Amino acid sequence: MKDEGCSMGEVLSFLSDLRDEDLHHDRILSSMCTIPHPIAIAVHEMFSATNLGDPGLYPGTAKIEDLLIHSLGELMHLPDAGGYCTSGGTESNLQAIRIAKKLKPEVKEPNIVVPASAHFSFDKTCDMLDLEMRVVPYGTNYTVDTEKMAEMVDRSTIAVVAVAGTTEYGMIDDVSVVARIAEEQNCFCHVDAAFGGFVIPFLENPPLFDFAVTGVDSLSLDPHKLGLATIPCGSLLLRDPKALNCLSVDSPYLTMKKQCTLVGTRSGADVAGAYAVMKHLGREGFRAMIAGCMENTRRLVVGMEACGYSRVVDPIMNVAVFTGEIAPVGWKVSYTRNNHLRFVVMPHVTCDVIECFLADVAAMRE
Ligand code: 0PR
Repeated sequence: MKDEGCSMGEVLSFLSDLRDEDLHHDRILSSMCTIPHPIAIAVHEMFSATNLGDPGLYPGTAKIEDLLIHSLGELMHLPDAGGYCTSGGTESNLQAIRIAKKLKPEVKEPNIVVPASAHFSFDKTCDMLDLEMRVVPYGTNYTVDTEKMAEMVDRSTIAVVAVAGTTEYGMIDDVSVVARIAEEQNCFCHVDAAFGGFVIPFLENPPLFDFAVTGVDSLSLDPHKLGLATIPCGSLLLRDPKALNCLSVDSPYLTMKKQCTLVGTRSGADVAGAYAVMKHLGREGFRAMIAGCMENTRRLVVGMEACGYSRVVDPIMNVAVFTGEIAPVGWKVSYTRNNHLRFVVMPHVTCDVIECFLADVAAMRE
């Protein structure tokens, strides 16, 4: 920092030049985040000075967090679910497993059993909580092999995890079977729906994956992915609202004397924005958005196959994965751990973007 400051104009122009170096969304085919809804952006600014870490000072904003958790609970078939707004799927997954660990203090060398598809946030979680991570191999269609999972749990298992909307292949584990395994082992069942939570409810004939499944104890669900919220906005939802209390620490000088969240200071800006989007779009708005993403996903699959690529799975969600590694220059695609070419067809990946991409693929192969 210099002794003397610059004018606002100078600073903004400096920053805007750097912002111009960022990739444009219409070239990004690999992201699970998208351009926030305009109402989320407007509300974000309105709430930029709020701090949910000291909710007694911001009772109105704290009410909005409760409303958001209630709306998310409703979407997950449990309007009375407990929970709070996190910084994203990583924090939600970590906090869920912390709860699972606290519930079984008698286990000396605890482990968790996760699908091969599990997001790397579980590696971080196990490192921080000193847990063994048992990874269940894929079964059919890149979903978890539940028979193997049942064999891999034991008396030291504190939690099993299912993924509803896998990061790499967009697949949905058989949550009912995973929840039954947890019940039989008398351990916690966490569903990572960080990505799928805003997609699956709006598909035609969605599978059961949420609190409608008996035995599911907690869910991660991120408004900053397909909830069109500003970053960072995730959520941890709990079947038993009291379950969060086991994480509480004393926060004597704050307006709330106990705190269960991982971070202390938490912005209300993204939370209010996420709630605004849900209230504004309603289920119909989300259904239309997801229908559009699915239509574009199908168009991408047809177009890629016409160019000689083969789909690895039939997309259930807005993720399409192909064999064949090469993509045209200028586009940001991604690759799975098995080196499959992966696309996430978010709302910013419009039909025009897809046609433009497919034209480049065709030209590249000529
Ligand atoms: N669970 C699942 C199923 C996820 O897909 C992700 C993130 C997480 C948990 C962790 O969420 P946070 O990153 O919010 O903590 N999935 C993407 C990933 O890591 C996130 C992402 C978003 C990646 C935008 C790239 C990108 O440009 O691959």
